[in-house]
Amino acid sequence: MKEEIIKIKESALEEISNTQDLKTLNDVRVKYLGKKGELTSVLRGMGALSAEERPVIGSLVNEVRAKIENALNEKEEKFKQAELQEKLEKETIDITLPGAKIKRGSKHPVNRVIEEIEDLFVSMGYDVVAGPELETDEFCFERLNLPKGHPARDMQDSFYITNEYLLRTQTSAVQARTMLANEEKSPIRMICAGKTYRREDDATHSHQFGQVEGLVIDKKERNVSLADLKGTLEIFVKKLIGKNCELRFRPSYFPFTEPSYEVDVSCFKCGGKGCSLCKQTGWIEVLGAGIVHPNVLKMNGYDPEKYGGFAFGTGLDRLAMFKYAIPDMRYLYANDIRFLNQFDRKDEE
Ligand code: 2NM
Repeated sequence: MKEEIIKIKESALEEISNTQDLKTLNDVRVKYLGKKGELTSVLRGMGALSAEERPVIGSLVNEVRAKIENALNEKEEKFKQAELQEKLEKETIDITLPGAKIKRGSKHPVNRVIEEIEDLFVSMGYDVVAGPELETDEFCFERLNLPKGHPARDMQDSFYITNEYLLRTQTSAVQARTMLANEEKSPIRMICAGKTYRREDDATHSHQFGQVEGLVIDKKERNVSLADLKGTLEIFVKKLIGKNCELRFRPSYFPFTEPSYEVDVSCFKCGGKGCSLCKQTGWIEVLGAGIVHPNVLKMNGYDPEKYGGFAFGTGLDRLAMFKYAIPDMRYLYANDIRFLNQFDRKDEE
């Protein structure tokens, strides 16, 4: 019996080493180790053996079985490696083929304008600051010198959530927060752009609109003046609207600045001659600005004897409409994909 087992082992190992592919290797596996295989039938015959012989033959069969299995597995691994190698050599990937295009959304025109303004002011050393849209009466009005009785404070004109909390009517609440939070009272150069809310909704007003406001404060001896304000706003308007436009400062009134100005830009459609856009005046109002009111400085922790500066503000929706020649403000908030699709990212690629 021993010889028979050794013979099985030798012929199995030889057949394994002679196989040329996975399929014949598998046939060899079945032939020797399968249910009706040669080694299995030897095991079946073990019942005829004596009690002494049985363990000896049993362990020999196990040893041979392990050897055959090992040889089979090694050979199988070799075939698999060879197959993989062949695949790697045969298959090539053309990495120059264009990939599948991913559909992307587009950036909203108001957000484009915000980014352009932020980039410009960052280049002039300003900080970009954000603040809450849900504001308190204190920061929205009180600390900005908006007196009780001012129309913006009226329940009819703002969205009050409680008696104390409302949706911010202008972003200047953020300037107040910035001044107050600056404990060293170091100079401030900041802008804040974002959403603001008023209780009105018609062809030229939406209840939510975009605003950007800027604030510069420095020590009195550094003489931050109206000339600096005008220079800054000129850079701003020339970058956003066009390099040939001129500015005009008209005296006006805001509670948080004194003196205050409304700032007009020469009409970029007719060049100042007069047309329908500028209503024959040659000028278009784009900004409000002024020298920060001493009360505002005082209420936000800056001594008006020692510090001074300017502030300005403008509506982002109108700027976006000018910049992209959008004829109706309502397009900005209609969420119409046909409108938004026109602002794809070609100019950013
Ligand atoms: C405007 C016009 C004029 C303004 C003032 C301030 C602050 F913080 F100094 F009080 N922030 N923004 C300001 C001044 C805003 O928007 C038309």
